[in-house]
Amino acid sequence: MPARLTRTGPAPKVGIVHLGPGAFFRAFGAIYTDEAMAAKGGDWGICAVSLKSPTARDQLEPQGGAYTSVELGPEGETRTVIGSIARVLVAPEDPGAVVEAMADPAVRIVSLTITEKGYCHNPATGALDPAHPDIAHDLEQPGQPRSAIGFLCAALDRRRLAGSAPFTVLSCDNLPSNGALVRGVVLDFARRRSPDLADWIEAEVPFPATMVDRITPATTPDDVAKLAGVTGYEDPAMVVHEPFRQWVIEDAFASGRPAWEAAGAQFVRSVEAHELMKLRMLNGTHSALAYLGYLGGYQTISETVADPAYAAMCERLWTEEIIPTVPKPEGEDLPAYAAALLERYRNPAIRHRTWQIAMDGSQKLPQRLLGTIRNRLKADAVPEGLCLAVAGWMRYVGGVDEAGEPIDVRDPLADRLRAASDGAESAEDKVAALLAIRDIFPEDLASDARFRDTVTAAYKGLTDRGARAMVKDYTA
Ligand code: CS2
Repeated sequence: MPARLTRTGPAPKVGIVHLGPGAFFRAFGAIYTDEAMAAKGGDWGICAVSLKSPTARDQLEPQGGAYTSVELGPEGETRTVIGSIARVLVAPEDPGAVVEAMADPAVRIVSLTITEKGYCHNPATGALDPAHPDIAHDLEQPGQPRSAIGFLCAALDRRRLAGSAPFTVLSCDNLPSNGALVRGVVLDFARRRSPDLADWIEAEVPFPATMVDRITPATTPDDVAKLAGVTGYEDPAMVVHEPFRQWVIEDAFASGRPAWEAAGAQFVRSVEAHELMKLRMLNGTHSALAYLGYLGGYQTISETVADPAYAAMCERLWTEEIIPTVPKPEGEDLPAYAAALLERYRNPAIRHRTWQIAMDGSQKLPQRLLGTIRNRLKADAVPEGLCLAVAGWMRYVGGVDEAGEPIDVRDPLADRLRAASDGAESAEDKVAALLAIRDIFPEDLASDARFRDTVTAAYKGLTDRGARAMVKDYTA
């Protein structure tokens, strides 16, 4: 049995609490912070908090929080041991300890990578869903939170009552205006608990927006075994990721921040243009490839774009349907950004599963596909490729693939989606039933005949002829 990776040197003093220490955070924010401390110092050690499972804690604690980042480029790999995580808490085991950690005045930033569904919001409107089971629980028992929103409010209230300065709340999730979104759901929750708390948060707490980007597939047992074979040590907390990374951040912090610019982060007045570019050009085509690639029998993104028709689909989507809706961010060249995306997707070393990206589509479609579609319709253009991607999602959530095999659909609304699809016979009725879900499709879009008819025709094509044929037609 190979020895376990161990931390060399003392853990850094905690200055950040991070909610959601999954693979993306370990491949992204924790690395930027590690590099920032190496370059410019500062007590920015991370107390990572798992809101659901003990897995990350069980992987990291025996290693003193240290783990290996494995950067996989087409030319080879680069391994680095990351030491910015000082401790890991598991919220369900001791919620009070998490509130305690967040209320510590030494903690000046609480950051989040909790995925879209972690915000307990309505994906179509961004508003808090007070009926969400975790939100309902946390409003009943504010001292024993389950949700990220509940923890943020409990800790901010502790600081308010103690006369401590607030921390900065930094969302690092793929959501449009993620700073404003998390501020909105936190204020809504706080106001339901205590108007004084809500007023204080509104006046004192910064919620800067960020755009985050690094392709990071889930770590597999093979990855861990390969690393052990090369290094001689066991590191179940390791992560594999692409070389590319980009972090664009609004520079609005209550009590300082790590020197992330020393690690290449960009600080801007507004992140909006970068967010739109990334969410629509990267995440939008990622979701199109995930559903249409999975249905076409492709396991990973690199396998999917190795099919020339799928690569051509991405190029046509960018050129004709997405870039026309994206204002050019300062310093960016959108056609060049698109070409670079395709090369990133082609990286054969990154086995990013279509099934993984297909997860939680109900929480992803609005900002990745539907916003773009609405813009194109408003410009009197019908985006056939994006409508094909939406039809691909509809076919996928039906839960049966083109070979008649079951699809393991992971989505907070999975049961509702399956019921909507199963409850209807014809393509028209299945599409109408899914378009009727207001948590995803706003009324004005669902009732637009151009959108509905184009999605319905695409859905019929997918069921009658299959995804590969439909993608080929789109690029012919
Ligand atoms: C992916 C993203 O899983 C997904 O939904 O589209 O995680 C994507 O890999 C990242 O946003 C890339 O920065």
